[in-house]
Amino acid sequence: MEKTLTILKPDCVRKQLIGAVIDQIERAGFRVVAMKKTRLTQETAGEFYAVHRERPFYGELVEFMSSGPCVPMILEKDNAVTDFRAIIGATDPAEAAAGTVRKLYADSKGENIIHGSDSVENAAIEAAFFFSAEEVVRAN
Ligand code: IDP
Ligand code: MG
Repeated sequence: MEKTLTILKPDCVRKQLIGAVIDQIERAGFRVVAMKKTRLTQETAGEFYAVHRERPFYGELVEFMSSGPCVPMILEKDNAVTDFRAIIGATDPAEAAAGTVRKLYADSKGENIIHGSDSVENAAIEAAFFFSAEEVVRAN
């Protein structure tokens, strides 16, 4: 079964949308195999998004991701990476399809509620960033 890594971002937690978003994720057929609430520092947020280091929005992104608690999860489903990107929608909520998580809840391209890995390879790297092997429990 394929895995992907998601983060309910600090805006999601502030808006008290943790439950609503997890409900949408589970209804779409994903199983939560690891979950925690944590807070990134500027250093760890910068490390997680290191691939964007040269982008103009990097500083803003690091500030935002370290601005409050977040909820990383490992999700499992057939075709998890691609199917999850489909249910969260485009990075910019203005461009996201109707019914997607970002279209429903996000305020802007920066504060866009949720992260989803962009490849199976990155999903494994990102999962290891947040979770030890003991914290990953196969669904059911
Ligand atoms: P993704 O989250 O849809 O994969 P990426 O291009 O990988 O989008 O960007 C990572 C994150 O950086 C986005 O989710 C968003 O929070 C932030 N971001 C991306 N582009 C911009 C921008 O143009 N302005 C501000 N923040 C941005
Ligand atoms: Mg990305």
